[in-house]
Amino acid sequence: MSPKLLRRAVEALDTFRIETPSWGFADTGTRFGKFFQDAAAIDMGDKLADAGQVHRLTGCCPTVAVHVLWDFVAGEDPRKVVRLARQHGVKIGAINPNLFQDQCYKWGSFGHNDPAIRERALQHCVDSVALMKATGSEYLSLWFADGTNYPGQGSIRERKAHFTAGLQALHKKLGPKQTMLVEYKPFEPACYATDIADWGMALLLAKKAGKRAKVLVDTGHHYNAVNIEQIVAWLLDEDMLGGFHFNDRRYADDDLTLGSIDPYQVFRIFHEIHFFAADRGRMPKIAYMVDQCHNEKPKIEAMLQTVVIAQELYTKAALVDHDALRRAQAKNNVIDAELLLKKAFFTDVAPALAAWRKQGKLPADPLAAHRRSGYERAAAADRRARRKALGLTQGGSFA
Ligand code: AFD
Ligand code: MN
Ligand code: MN
Repeated sequence: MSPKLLRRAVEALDTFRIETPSWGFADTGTRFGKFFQDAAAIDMGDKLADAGQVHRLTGCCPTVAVHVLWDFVAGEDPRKVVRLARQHGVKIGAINPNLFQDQCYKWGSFGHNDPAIRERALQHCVDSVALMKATGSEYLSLWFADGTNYPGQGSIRERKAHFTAGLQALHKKLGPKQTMLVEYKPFEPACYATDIADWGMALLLAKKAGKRAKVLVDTGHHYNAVNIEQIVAWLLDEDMLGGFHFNDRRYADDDLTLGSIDPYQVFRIFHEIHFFAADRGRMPKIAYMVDQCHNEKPKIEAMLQTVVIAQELYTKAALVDHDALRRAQAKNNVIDAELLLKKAFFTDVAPALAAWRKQGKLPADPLAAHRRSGYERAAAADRRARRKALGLTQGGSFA
C-alpha cells in the first residue's frame, strides 16, 4: 500500500464510527424458538458493559442504540442509563420506540384504524423524544411492523394517510438538533402490504413529515435483486439518507453478520457515499448503526466481526480513484471504470488498520484480544449465577 493510499485509508478510519445495538447483546430467537447463551446480557448494565467491550477493542463504537421498552425501566430516571453507559465508556445513541409488541398494536400502530390506538402510538413516540433529551440522543429511529396480511383487509390509502398525519405530528415535537429516521421493510411481520414497504414510501413520508426526517436503510430489508447502492445514491442526492441498519441476508431479514454473504455489496454502498462526498466536497452526516442479533454466534464476537468488516469495507471504498473513475465514465470505458472499483475492493487494508489501531493504542486483532481477555467466560459465569439467583429461566433476560 503506497504511503499516499495508507494516509487516505487511515483518514477514513479516523472518521468512521458505527453504533452497536443494545438488543444485539441479549438473548433473542426466531419465531420457532430461542437458543440461550450463558454470556448473553440479562439487563441494561450487561448490554452496556458488552457494548463497552466492543468499543474498547475496536475504538469506533462510542454509542449504543437502545430500545425504549427493553432498556429503560418505566418510571426510572433515564439518566441512570446515561450514567451506566458512561461507566462503560460509551454513550446512548439512537432511541428506538417499540410499537410492535403491545397487544393494542395487533392491527397496527400509526396505521391502526382506531384513532385512540394511533394517539397512543404517537404518545409513545413523543415520550421517546423526551427521552432523547435526557439521553442527549440525536436520532429517533422509527420502524413500524404495521401492515396487512390479506387483500382487502385494510384501506392502503387510508393507512398511508394515517402514517402521514402521525409522522407530521411527531416531527413537530422534535428539537432543533434531533432527527427522525423512517425505516422501511418489504415484509415481516406483515405478509401482504407493509405500510412502509420500500424506500419510495419512506422517502415520501419523511419529506411530508418535515425537514428533520430522513430515511433509514436497513440492508436486510430488500428483496434479493434490489440494487441497494442505487437507492443509497438517490437518497444521498436528495439529501434524505439519514442512516443505516447494517446486517447481511441471504433470503430475508436474516440479521446475519455484515459482509458474511455479500461484502462487495457493502463496499459498493460505501463507494456511493465516498463518491458523493468527493463530488460535493463534504461527507454527509450519516448514522451508521448495526442491527443484528445472533442465535448461533457468540454475541460479542459476532458484533466484533461486523464492526471490523464495516471498517475494512468503508476504508476500501475510500480508496477508489474518483478522478480516474469520472474520466473512465466520461469515455464510457466500462472495463476501466469497473476495474477502479475492483482494485479498491481487493486492496488489502490490513496495514492501514494496523497503523490506525497502533496509533489508537488498540489491539491489532480485536477478536483475538477479546478471546484472550476471558471476558466472555467471566460474563457467562456471572450471568449464569445471576439468572439462577433471579429465578430466570436459562438465558432469560429483560428484553
Ligand atoms: C427488527 C426490524 C427492524 C428494526 C429492528 C430493531 O426488522 O429492522 O429496526 O428490529 O427494532 O430487526
Ligand atoms: Mn432495522
Ligand atoms: Mn430488521
